[in-house]
Amino acid sequence: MDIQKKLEHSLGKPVSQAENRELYSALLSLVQEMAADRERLDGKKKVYYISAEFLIGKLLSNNLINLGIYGEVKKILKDNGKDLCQIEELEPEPSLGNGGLGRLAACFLDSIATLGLAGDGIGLNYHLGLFKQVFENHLQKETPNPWIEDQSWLNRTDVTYPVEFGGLKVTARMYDIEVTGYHNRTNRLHLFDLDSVDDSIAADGINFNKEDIEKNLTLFLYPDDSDEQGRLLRIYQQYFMVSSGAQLILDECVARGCQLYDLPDYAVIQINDTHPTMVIPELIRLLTARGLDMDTAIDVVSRTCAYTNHTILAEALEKWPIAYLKKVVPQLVPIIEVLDDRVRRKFDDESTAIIDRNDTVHMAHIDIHYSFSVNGVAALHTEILKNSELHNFYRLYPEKFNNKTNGITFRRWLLHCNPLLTEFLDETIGEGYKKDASELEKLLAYQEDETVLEKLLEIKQKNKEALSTYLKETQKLEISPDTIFDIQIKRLHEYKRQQLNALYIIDKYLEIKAGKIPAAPVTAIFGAKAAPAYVIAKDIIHLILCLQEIINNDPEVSPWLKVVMVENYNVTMAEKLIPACDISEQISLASKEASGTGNMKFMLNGAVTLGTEDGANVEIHECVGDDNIFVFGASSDEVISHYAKADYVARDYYEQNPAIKAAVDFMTGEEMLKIGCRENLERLQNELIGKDWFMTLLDFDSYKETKERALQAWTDRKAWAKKALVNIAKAGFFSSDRTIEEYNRDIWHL
Ligand code: 26Q
Repeated sequence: MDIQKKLEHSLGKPVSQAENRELYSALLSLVQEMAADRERLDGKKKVYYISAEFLIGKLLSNNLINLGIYGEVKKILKDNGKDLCQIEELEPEPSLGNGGLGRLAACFLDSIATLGLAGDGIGLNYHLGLFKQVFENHLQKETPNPWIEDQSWLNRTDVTYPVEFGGLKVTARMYDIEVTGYHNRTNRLHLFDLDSVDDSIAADGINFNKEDIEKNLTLFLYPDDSDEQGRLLRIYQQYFMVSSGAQLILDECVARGCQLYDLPDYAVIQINDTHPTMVIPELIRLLTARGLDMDTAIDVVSRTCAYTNHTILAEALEKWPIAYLKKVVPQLVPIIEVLDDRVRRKFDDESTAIIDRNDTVHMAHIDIHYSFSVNGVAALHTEILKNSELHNFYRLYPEKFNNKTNGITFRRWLLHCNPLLTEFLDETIGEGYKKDASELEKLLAYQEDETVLEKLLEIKQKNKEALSTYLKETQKLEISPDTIFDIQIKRLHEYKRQQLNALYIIDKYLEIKAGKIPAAPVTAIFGAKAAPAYVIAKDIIHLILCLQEIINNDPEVSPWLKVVMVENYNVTMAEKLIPACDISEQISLASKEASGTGNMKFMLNGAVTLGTEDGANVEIHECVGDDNIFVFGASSDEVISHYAKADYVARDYYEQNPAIKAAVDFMTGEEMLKIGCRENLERLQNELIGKDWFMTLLDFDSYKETKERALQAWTDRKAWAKKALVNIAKAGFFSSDRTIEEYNRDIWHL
């Protein structure tokens, strides 16, 4: 097939004479057509990955890569004086997720198709996605983030389903996005929506009347810490998603020959955290309505559903007052009562009940009792679930619990985001690693090869230059590629401890002011959105933005230390930051980060981790060995014991450690208050001294000492290049292809 001819046919003119926008549109059509042509036959059994979030990011380049025409298209454009990168800039990013869990779902869809498995995603078509972040007066402001244009990746289908809730009867419509596998089949992401939704009601911000369900149901995605008034709307969204999804699944399975009682032979439903949990009672309701008796329906559904847990934070586990469910989904309440009744009859243990004594429904408990598989997302996380957080459930069902360490798709997080490294790997170890990530280990043979090490440093330098140019052009941020790029990008959350990094920066600033010059100049880069109602998280952003202003404008300090917080951190920004990183900050309080996936992306791109023994950092440590990672901080056992004994007192650390005291005091010192807001800074300071639930001060000394070692190590360029090489070589385990193979081997059996 002649791609140039096809493009010119759809453009109606030569490529050289087309505008970038026209080219974007022609490429989008070309990809849609080619994707639709690929094999998508379903066998007997199929996996349905159901999730409230799919953080897919921009799709054009990724689809070109997966369809095997990226290089060719790039060349055609170049030969005609066009630049694919500039065309990519025109594509709006669909921000249909908050962070890790949503991005994981997107990586999984890519790997499912790449492995040639039949598996579709089921979710919601949020019109606005996650809010767009802007900074004003050193504070985060949220603005709407529309992404759907006249021509987009969404294909409107004729598939519709009736959904009844809260006294309303609506019609769900299915939209599809093609999910191309790498040189393999195409699957689909099904996103449900309502024709009556009215974008204009959110025109002036993300505050709108949350009562008018028919107009606002799929308008926007809930941030992970939300206000009270939105709760009901969230239940409406969840039910709308699962009811449409369940009807689709049953229709498809019946079309493939399913008799309903044998549903587990035709479908496996992977429930991504508790957000889609109502799919369990909804399927039971639909199956009984179609003639199965209650016992059979419960049994069939329990053998069809599998649940993934992504958090051990108690506050993130969804619990709904039964009164809410009675209002929105009264048809599910009697079923949930039956489910609870059976559990109570079988087990005399209040802690595993579904409806507790306060008439609150514990969604995770429904999942655990009525799924056949319960998995955590990293080895440590799964152990913590089994031994503490979900221990009472583990005692009941040891056979259900299993671990599936997260992974990332190398198509997006290497091939697309780091073409220089990809090309170099191709030349050095061949292209086999693209289909079998473990082949990256071939790189280990070059650990002592000066040219290879030099080349890795050169690639990193070029990526740092590209990032510097990009940040200057798009955000007016000035950074020097000749400094150490130390990067922390992830949702803003106290347990992830951006505040620990900020305290270190204050400490460093004070040291430089006192004449102590660091081993090498450092640029501390942050990117993070805070949930709009998460007050302390927003205070931490305020702190970082104030530090940015003070430090970068201080002529004594800025040659050695700079702070930048990029605005509106999203997938597209991550793709530019990660290849340019030297030090990857993974500093959550041990036991709190279920897995992390950014840690894997950085490693794959040759950054060295500075991290606690938390989540998948533990496995990264095992893979690369002590010499190629910088580990610090209290262990998860120590942390869990502090919580159990309630013996951590932040104030003691503040009072007894002069460096901590100076850094914490600085937060509300004269310099800060000149530009910052007293209320925010004092609140944050009081939180740190008076509570510090995530034990920032506990790990301060250890963090500082280890970070100094990492900065020093960076100055030995050859030794550092070797660390980078080992990180890349050992990243194969963290390919989501490996993760999905394990899901299929142990859970799905497709
Ligand atoms: C809950 C209730 C109401 C509104 C929103 C929510 C909500 C929304 C999103 C709760 C949680 C989330 C997202 C959680 C998440 O992203 N967890 C991350 O999942 C990753 C993939 O497994 C892990 O790598 C991370 O460690 C984990 O934090």
